[in-house]
Amino acid sequence: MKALLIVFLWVTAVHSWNSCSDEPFCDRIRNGPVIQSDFVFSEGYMVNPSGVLSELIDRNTNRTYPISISAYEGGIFRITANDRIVPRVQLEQVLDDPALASITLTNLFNGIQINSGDSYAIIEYSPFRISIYKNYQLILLINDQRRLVYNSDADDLSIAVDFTFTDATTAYGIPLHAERFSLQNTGPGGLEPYRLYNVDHCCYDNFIQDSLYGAEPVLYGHSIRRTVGVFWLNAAQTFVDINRIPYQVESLFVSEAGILDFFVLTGPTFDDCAIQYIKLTGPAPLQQYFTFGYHQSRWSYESQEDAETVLRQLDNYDFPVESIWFDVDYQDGARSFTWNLTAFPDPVGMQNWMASTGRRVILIIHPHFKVEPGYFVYDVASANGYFVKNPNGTDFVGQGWPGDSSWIDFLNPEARAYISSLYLKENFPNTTDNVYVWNDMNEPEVFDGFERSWPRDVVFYNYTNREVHNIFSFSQVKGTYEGLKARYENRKRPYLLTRSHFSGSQRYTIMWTGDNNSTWSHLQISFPMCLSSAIGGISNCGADIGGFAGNLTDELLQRWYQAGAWIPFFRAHSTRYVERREPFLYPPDVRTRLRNAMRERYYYLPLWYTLFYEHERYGRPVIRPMVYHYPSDINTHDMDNQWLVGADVLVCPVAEEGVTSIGVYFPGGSSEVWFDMTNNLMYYGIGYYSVPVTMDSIPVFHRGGSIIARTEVHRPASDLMHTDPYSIYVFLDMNYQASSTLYIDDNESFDYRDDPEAIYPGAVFTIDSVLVYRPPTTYKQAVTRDGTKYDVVYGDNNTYAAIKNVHIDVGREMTIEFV
Ligand SMILES: *[C@@H]1O[C@H](CO)[C@@H](O)[C@H](O)[C@H]1NC(C)=O
Ligand SMILES: *[C@@H]1O[C@H](CO)[C@@H](O)[C@H](O)[C@H]1NC(C)=O
Ligand SMILES: *[C@@H]1O[C@H](CO)[C@@H](O)[C@H](O)[C@H]1NC(C)=O
Ligand SMILES: *[C@@H]1O[C@H](CO)[C@@H](O)[C@H](O)[C@H]1NC(C)=O
Ligand SMILES: *[C@@H]1O[C@H](CO)[C@@H](O)[C@H](O)[C@H]1NC(C)=O
Ligand SMILES: *[C@@H]1O[C@H](CO)[C@@H](O)[C@H](O)[C@H]1NC(C)=O
Ligand SMILES: *[C@@H]1O[C@H](CO)[C@@H](O)[C@H](O)[C@H]1NC(C)=O
Ligand SMILES: *[C@@H]1O[C@H](CO)[C@@H](O)[C@H](O)[C@H]1NC(C)=O
Ligand SMILES: CC(=O)N[C@H]1CO[C@H](CO)[C@@H](O)[C@@H]1O
Ligand SMILES: CC(=O)N[C@H]1CO[C@H](CO)[C@@H](O)[C@@H]1O
Repeated sequence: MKALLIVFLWVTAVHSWNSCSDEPFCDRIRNGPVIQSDFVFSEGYMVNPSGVLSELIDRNTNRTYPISISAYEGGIFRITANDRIVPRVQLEQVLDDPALASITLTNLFNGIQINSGDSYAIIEYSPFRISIYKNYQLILLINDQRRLVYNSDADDLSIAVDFTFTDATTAYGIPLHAERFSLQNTGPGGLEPYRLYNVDHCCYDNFIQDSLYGAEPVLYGHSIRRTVGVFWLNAAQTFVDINRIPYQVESLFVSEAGILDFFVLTGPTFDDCAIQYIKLTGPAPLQQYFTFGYHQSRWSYESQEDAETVLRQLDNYDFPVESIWFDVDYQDGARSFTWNLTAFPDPVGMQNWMASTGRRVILIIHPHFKVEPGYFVYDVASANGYFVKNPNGTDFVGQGWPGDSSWIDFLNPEARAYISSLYLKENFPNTTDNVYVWNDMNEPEVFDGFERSWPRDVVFYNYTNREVHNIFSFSQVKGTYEGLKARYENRKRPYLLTRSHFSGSQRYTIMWTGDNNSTWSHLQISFPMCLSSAIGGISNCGADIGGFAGNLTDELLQRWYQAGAWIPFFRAHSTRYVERREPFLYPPDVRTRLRNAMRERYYYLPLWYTLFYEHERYGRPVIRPMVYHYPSDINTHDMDNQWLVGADVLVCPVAEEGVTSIGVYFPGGSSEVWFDMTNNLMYYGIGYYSVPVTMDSIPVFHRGGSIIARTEVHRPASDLMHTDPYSIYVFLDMNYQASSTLYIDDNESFDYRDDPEAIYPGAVFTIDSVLVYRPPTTYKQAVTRDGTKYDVVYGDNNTYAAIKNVHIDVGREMTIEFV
């Protein structure tokens, strides 16, 4: 069986992936002669408190489509046109129950104006066109080029619409692609459009429009003045063209099926747009504290002894780590929810031992269920009709991990609930309280299918793969999340990683960029991939540290750890076909640098935790492209080789071989100052500098005006850090001010949601040092609220003033005054 799998991998490497020209529906609409459509918006509309209902009439066919235009809170419009002839899938489950807003209506000569807050939509009756305005400025035209298509024949359900971002010079979003953050021009005669169709696309090339593992169909148009978004709520195969022409971006969305249903995010800032999108699709729930530490994985730790040795060695060599990940080989013949008890003679003992060291066990659960009477999942699922079907009604069978496999129809609520229940402790044999999950291979994929994918006509609950393909994994992870919540009786927050994803998946899971290659170019592309993912709603993204496929140099591995420490999901993973690369296997100097990169991550765990809490609360992405905070600086518009963690930390990874300096762009102008606390240097925000680098670290800067709380005691795992003190770094701005928020809770339960002021017994918050950067030269003492005095010392040519080796208990309110 394993030999066979290798063959399949090579097959994948040689065949090419479909583009628009290979898909007849897209080829016709996008590449065929442009036939201007002729739609009319019926004047016989009805008004309700948050929108307008009417009919869209296709004058070429005389078919009519019920259409609604509604407003949502926060500056969002939604346009939905349904089909009366063929029942079509609606994707309400993708949305996080966004709140409608109220509207008022104004009658115009050839149309109506729908007003909501500081935005309005003008609907022209004939020819049908929508213009969106924000603060009286035109920001988006819909169907301006009359490319609207609504096919309603049984063999062609495709739809399309053109959008013109009337004030935009760059376009971002529509992850996941191996592409720069700023999207390229596609369009007639040029590149193929970006494709959104979830597939297992190993070892992808860079700068391509091919689809990968996940799809978030949200596109942003940006100029120095504004950002505007379009969220295309459609789970069928979709192609998106980008055409940047002076001062505007034209875009064409073409989908193979589904209803016409999209949202306009009116901005006006990048920040507003990102928050509007999260209002629709929901924020990621705050993960447990440990999840932000370092994770060790490989395909595969094949035996209990192997896994235990890896953890022991990590401890022997003083590498902090949170968890060991178990790929498919822990299972008995790749049967999900079983163990190979020969290779893992005492799984419970192993989990308990790992728990005793403060570590978790993460188990893969893939959706390839072995076709085998007697395998309990197969018996229940086949007897109850839980598998997806062939058009003739038989269970769909294809090649997966266990050989002949069938796949659960996660869109069927009963089937999903059944799989959810298997995560309960009583149903998942040989597991303890110390288990979390990784849903892999869920594009969905089948080894012997074209593009390793199912035929389009595979039948789900009510719809076909053609219509709902991109929400298979969404439906699966929703079930897994619910299963894990029930497993932990709501006491602990679930932790779940997925390979495939869709808009809204962030409510249940984190993601990674799939099977990449161990090359410098894949290290480089991982930054824009995760930045795009972050503005596509999934901030908790990571790339396999070291890359999945290929052996690599020590230098590349070190650089990957150093950069990966500044990307949310920090996990080393690789295929079995490459040399082992656990960090303790390297020479002492390499080990030291890997350890230092990992420790840097642990210093900043309080920051990651705070930012993810704030993401849940306010909706902002956690890692942000430079353009997010410096939108009117055009130098930032195409920048993706450096990024911001939150608003205050600027990360400039070294992602090239053998360099001794790198170009860093400092934004913000001469009144902004950026601090390098490794070398005690300051840079003003006036553009590019060449910054020297060594192999020991990558440049990281703190924004003047911010405060960072770090945890600097070296421990084997984050669980062992909870009573450690914080070291506080204050980076004064030009006005000698700085402020920040630090968020602390019990690190694992949902209590934080019930009571924002919750007091956690056992919570410890002490400070062991305060360093003030760019200080006045006059400080003598620091005085706390209760009158305790500490001597202030100046360090490193007066770059900072500090109190060190103190022990200050911070209760509910505390002041420390430097005088
Ligand atoms: C649509 O309806 C109009 C008016 O009834 C008629 O003239 C026209 O032929 C119809 N077109 C089609 C394609 O059926
Ligand atoms: C279980 O593990 C043993 C020991 O590694 C291996 O020989 C065997 O093939 C595995 N069995 C299955 C069904 O995977
Ligand atoms: C149903 O369709 C599948 C897939 O095309 C085929 O393999 C199978 O033989 C068919 N079964 C029947 C009973 O027609
Ligand atoms: C694994 O789980 C099964 C089913 O609960 C149980 O019978 C068996 O004893 C367990 N084996 C080990 C090694 O824990
Ligand atoms: C979906 O299909 C199931 C099973 O065929 C049926 O019971 C159910 O009513 C359908 N639901 C909808 C919303 O059409
Ligand atoms: C990586 O190196 C190992 C050991 O030298 C070798 O067996 C393997 O084929 C290499 N893998 C790849 C993908 O180059
Ligand atoms: C949670 O972890 C943080 C950081 O390690 C710690 O400050 C806090 O006291 C912990 N809370 C509890 C209740 O243990
Ligand atoms: C302090 O400044 C002096 C004079 O500019 C310089 O020679 C020295 O290297 C500096 N020391 C440190 C630790 O930066
Ligand atoms: C970016 C990159 O390294 N791409 C490579 C990934 O692996 C495939 C298969 O070997 C190569 O063809 C790509 O060039
Ligand atoms: C599948 C795979 O390993 N592809 C390529 C990844 O990158 C290395 C190093 O450049 C190549 O040698 C591999 O062929």
